[in-house]
Amino acid sequence: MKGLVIKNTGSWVTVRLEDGSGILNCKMRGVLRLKGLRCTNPVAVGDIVQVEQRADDTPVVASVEPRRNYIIRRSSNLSKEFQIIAANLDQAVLVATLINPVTSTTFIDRFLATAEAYQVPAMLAFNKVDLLTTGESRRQLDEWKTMYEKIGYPVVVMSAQTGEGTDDLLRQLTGKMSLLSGNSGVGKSSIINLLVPDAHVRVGDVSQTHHKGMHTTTFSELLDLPNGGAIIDTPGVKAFGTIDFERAQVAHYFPEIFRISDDCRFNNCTHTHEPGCAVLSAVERGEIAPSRFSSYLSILDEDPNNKYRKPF
Ligand SMILES: Nc1nc2c(ncn2[C@@H]2O[C@H](COP(=O)(O)OP(=O)(O)O)[C@@H](O)[C@H]2O)c(=O)[nH]1
Ligand SMILES: [Mg+2]
Ligand SMILES: [Zn+2]
Repeated sequence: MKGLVIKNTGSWVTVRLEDGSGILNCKMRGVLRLKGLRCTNPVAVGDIVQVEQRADDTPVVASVEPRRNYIIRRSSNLSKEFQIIAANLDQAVLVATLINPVTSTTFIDRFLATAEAYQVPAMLAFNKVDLLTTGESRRQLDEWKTMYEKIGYPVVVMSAQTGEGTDDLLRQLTGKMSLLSGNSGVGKSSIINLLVPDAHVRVGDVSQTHHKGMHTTTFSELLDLPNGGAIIDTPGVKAFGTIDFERAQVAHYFPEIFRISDDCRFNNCTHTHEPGCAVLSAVERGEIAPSRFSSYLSILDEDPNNKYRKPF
């Protein structure tokens, strides 16, 4: 029997059978390993699995179908073990806010770059726009919206409080499997409660921040949308930001930088100082946003094994 994993508690895997005959709570068979990575959960929400059940026996997940994509995180900051957050995603949605809390462009860009690295299409939902009452803050919102749309990322402007823009978000989510991500307090739970009937997710729960460095046993859960598609909720988990970027790859994950880097004089250009660098010229002309370029540089600077080095 084939089915979709809709929940994984660690001890039980909940599988919705493809033939519509129901939902089974399954155990895992043996230990599966993921491509040489030590992995604490061999199946994740979004996985398509084969389930076997002998008469009167507990059903077991016997195998996992190849994944289209998946997102992993380290089980803890120091750990070499990984946890798969979700598999087979159609998109990753970052919920961001300009105030209460402030989401920085560095954080947004890191999320977008990580999604590119995982080959998961990404989009942004700017929530709490009801709090943007000054002309200045509205201008900033417009500026960010234009900037990200120009690169190619869909942007929704919304308020889970007033309901503004929630239809736009629902339109972007319907029929797709979406991972919802974002800093604590940006309104993820509020959005889920709005869009998913009977979700009843706790709003304003900040206790997760106390567990940052600890091994966490919270797992993702798939929540069905009324007109098709689903949101994957990842309680207590910062799904993104744990990837180790390779210095030479970083530019690939900034689409507008990558596009223009074709015109750089050197094909190993790092776009930091080289003569004939098309990216630096584009930044100077204002065609690449300064905030995007500085996010690119900040990720480059993170790699301790690849100190700034002249290519000639
Ligand atoms: N003003 C305003 N407050 C919001 C909005 N969305 C959520 N909140 C509030 O922000 C706080 C955190 O929301 P929550 O959904 O728990 O955020 P989460 O941590 O991302 O799940 C709660 O007090 C919500 O009522 C919004 O659009 N506008
Ligand atoms: Mg929440
Ligand atoms: Zn360059």
